Parts: sequence; C-alpha cells; structure tokens
Amino acid sequence: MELTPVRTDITKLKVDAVVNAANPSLMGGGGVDGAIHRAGGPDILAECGAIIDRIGRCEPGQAVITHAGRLPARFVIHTVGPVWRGGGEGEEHVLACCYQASLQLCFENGLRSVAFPNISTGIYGYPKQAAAKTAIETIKAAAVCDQMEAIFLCCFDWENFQIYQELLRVE
Ligand code: AR6
Repeated sequence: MELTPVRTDITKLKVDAVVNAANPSLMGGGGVDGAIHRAGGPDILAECGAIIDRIGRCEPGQAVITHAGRLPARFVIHTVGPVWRGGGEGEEHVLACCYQASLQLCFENGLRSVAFPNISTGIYGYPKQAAAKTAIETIKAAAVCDQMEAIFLCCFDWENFQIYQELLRVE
C-alpha cells in the first residue's frame, strides 16, 4: 500500500473513493464538504438524506458511503471529524476513528484506492501537525490497508502538504 501526500483539490481525483469531512447532518456545508457537493451534484445529497432518514445523524468518528455523482471518483465516504476543543475531550480518538471507519468501508466495498482530506483541520480547528500525525499513524496501523493499492493524503493548502511530506520523510 502506498501512502502519498498530494497537493490538489480532492474533487479532481479519480480514485475509488474520496473522503468528505462532513458534519452530523450530512446536508453539506463549507470547506471540502461544500466543494464535494458542488462538484458532485445533487444525487450525493439525496443519498445522504436517505441515510440520515435511517440513522438520524452521523456521529463524530462514524463514516457512511454514497455514490459520487458527477465526481471522477466512484464513491464518497462521508465522515464527521471532531471539533477541536483544546485536545482534552477525546478529539484524537475521534479523529482516529474517522480514518479507521473510512478504511473499513473501503474494505467492505472492495475499494482499492482512497483519498483523504485533512479531516477537522479547517472549520473544526484541529491543529494541523497533530492531525497529520494521527492520520498517518492510524492509517499505517489499520490492518484493512492490506487490500488497498493507494491511499492519498489530499492537502488543499501548502502548509498541510509540507507537514505530511515532512512526517512521511522522517518515518
Ligand atoms: N479539496 C481538498 N481539501 C480541501 C478542499 C478541497 N476542495 N477544500 C478544503 N479542503 P474543512 P473540517 C481542506 O473545513 O475542519 C464543513 O462546513 C481544508 O483546507 O473542509 O473537518 C462541514 O460541513 C482543510 O485542510 O473540514 C463541517 O461543518 C481540510 O480540507 C465542517 O466544515 C478540512 O477542512 C468540517 O470541518
């Protein structure tokens, strides 16, 4: 399995699944969530609505999967990251759960390539360095990665891209 940081817009990536940093309503929002729904079109939101009708809300650390509408990817995995509240409220555990739950859905659906955004490091305010460390450690420790061909760490901003490059270089 290759773990590769890329600096791009996640909506452009032709992978089996892109991960969305959503909120518990799954009804869209700003940041990467807004970009995915804008580029992917209304079918994604309709599927999210059907899921919410079934489960009520998507809790932080959980993940669900929909088709990807007009995106080049085949599926979108929607996960809800933790809101950063200083680090003492289980944020690291919840963030790790986002990566684990998303990879589990890849495994269950036989997907072989996935791109993650830097979950929680935008509107939810998680410190970028700490989030990157948790992301890398969690992905590397996940047994389900064995079936994956490629995992992309999709960075929108240069700061995150540099952090990931640095962390992966020293490991
Ligand atoms: N491609 C890749 N990464 C992106 C893109 C993009 N097109 N756009 C932004 N990012 P954020 P969060 C990066 O705020 O912190 C929404 O309103 C961004 O630079 O999207 O988990 C949801 O509905 C940052 O590094 O997600 C929730 O309410 C990373 O994606 C809330 O925001 C995550 O930033 C979730 O906040």
